[in-house]
Amino acid sequence: MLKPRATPTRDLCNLDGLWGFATDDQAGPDPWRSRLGLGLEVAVPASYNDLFADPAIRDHVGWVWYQRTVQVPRGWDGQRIVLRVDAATHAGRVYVDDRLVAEHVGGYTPFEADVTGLVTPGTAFRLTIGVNNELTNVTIPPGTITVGHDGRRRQRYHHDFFNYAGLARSVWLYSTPVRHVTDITVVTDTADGVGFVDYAVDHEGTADVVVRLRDAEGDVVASGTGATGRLSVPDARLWQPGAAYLYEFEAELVEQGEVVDTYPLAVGIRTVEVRGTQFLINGEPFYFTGFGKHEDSPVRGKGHDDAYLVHDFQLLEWIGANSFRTSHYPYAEEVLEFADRHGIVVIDETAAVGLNLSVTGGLLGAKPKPTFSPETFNDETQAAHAQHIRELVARDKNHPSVVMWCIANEPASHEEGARKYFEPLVHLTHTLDPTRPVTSTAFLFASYDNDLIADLFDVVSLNRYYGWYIDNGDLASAEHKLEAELRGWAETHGKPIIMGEYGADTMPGLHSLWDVPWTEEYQVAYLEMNHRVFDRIEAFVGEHVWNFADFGTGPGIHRVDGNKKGIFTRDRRPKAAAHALRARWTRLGNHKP
Ligand code: BDP
Repeated sequence: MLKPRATPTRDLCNLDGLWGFATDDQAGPDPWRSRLGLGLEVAVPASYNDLFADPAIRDHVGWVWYQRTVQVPRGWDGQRIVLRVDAATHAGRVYVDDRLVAEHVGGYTPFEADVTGLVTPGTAFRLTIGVNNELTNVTIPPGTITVGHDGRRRQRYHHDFFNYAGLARSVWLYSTPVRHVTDITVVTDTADGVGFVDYAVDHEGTADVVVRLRDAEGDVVASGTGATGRLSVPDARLWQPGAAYLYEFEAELVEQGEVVDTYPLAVGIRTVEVRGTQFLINGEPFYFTGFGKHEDSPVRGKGHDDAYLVHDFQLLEWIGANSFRTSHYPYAEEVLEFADRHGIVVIDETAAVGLNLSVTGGLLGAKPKPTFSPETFNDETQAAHAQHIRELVARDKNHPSVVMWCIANEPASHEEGARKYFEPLVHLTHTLDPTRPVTSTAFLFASYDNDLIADLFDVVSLNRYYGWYIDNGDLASAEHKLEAELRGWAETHGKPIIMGEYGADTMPGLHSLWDVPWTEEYQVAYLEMNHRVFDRIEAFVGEHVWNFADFGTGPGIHRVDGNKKGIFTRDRRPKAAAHALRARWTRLGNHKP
């Protein structure tokens, strides 16, 4: 799915700003039929939860309503007019005046409505967007809704971050010509210094397709005609981790010598391959250093923010990180474009977090339910997961920064039913994109001797917390167990292994001479212990610390004002471990120790 852009044939209006807002109980029936009357205003993009001083809004379960007036530009007569919502978490309904024009399920992928004929250039319309935050056993991510003794509905979920919701990314109104480019797919390759760009341009309406590839100076280095083809670039400059180079691919629709539509796409020429126990980018072994992140900041929750975008990437560079994982959902497209431009490598993850019921129980000792069963995660869940993968690959397939798909975080991969659930999804991902490796991060309970799905993946990704959830405060025992487990994985699978998560909660400002968990010294010692072990394992190809920054979670006895495993605080100040990581990662660069 193409990101909306202003081009010589397309116009773009950004609809961000302040919108009217009401929860469904405040708004009454059919709120799209008239003005939301409460006078509440909400910021777009932002999660709505932390904006208000009202717990009934923060913890609301169900629909909320966003509304604004949109002026359609005068000059758009005869054009196709499209409304685009970059994300409505977790489901959205879009109304133009009284009319439903789009419905979408899935909180982190975009959707559109062709509203040509429903709106009139030069006039205004009422745009109402309903957003629903409910998570059930058939949504991705999943959750459960319970009803308390007071009759209030509560959302429970199996993931460790706050269920922020709303319009956390931009909303757009844009125009295209009636005959227009609908999609572009590029796949790149190299041989003997020549770069290849295989392309496919999909379009609506009859027209000839003309394509050009320009280098960063704007000079045309290759061109072609036809909806599919291969462009060859002699002496191609490759997109390299830490040294991004982007060409611009331009697709034009031409009818009788006249350009009817044009769409530009940034293209990085690079290859990705798993060979034996190595992860190769452009044929060179690559060692991932970096983080699992979150889209998370105070007040705006998961709302996309260009200031945090710039600052976070500055911090990645400062600390010497070369990569991150979009844990635990697809991030805003602006993030991937930034990574493309700045040479940061991305593992692109779906929102399938929490497909694991073996962790429930806690103090009450409740018997866990089977994760995969008709009553729990079932065929319908799997269908929603498959649809989410389709939408993710459709959105992100052309980003050179994306080198691997991670289709789930910590599923119950050791439980009966896991293989039946995952095998078709891995196959689907490989079919949609035969060029990128596929992985899924393995949960603690799933080890090399009982995991039922690891062989389906190209790379083994492990989330391990020896020295935190296991052997807390005893790093010597933790080191022993971690090494034994990693050696087991290496011997059983013979695949590249990446540590997808390892981390220790840390209160900034808390210090001790001893190995005391939660202190800044302990976080440093914990990481050093992990690194000693990683450096002894041949098949190791990377380390992603959990987490880049502290982040908001739901309440829990393990959580003090959120998750504190950040190397930076939630407002991005470095803890002591930031300096320790900086020393290691700037020394490593992209190479294995
Ligand atoms: C892992 C999860 C991650 C959590 C982390 C933790 O993948 O989302 O935040 O544990 O407990 O299991 O800090």
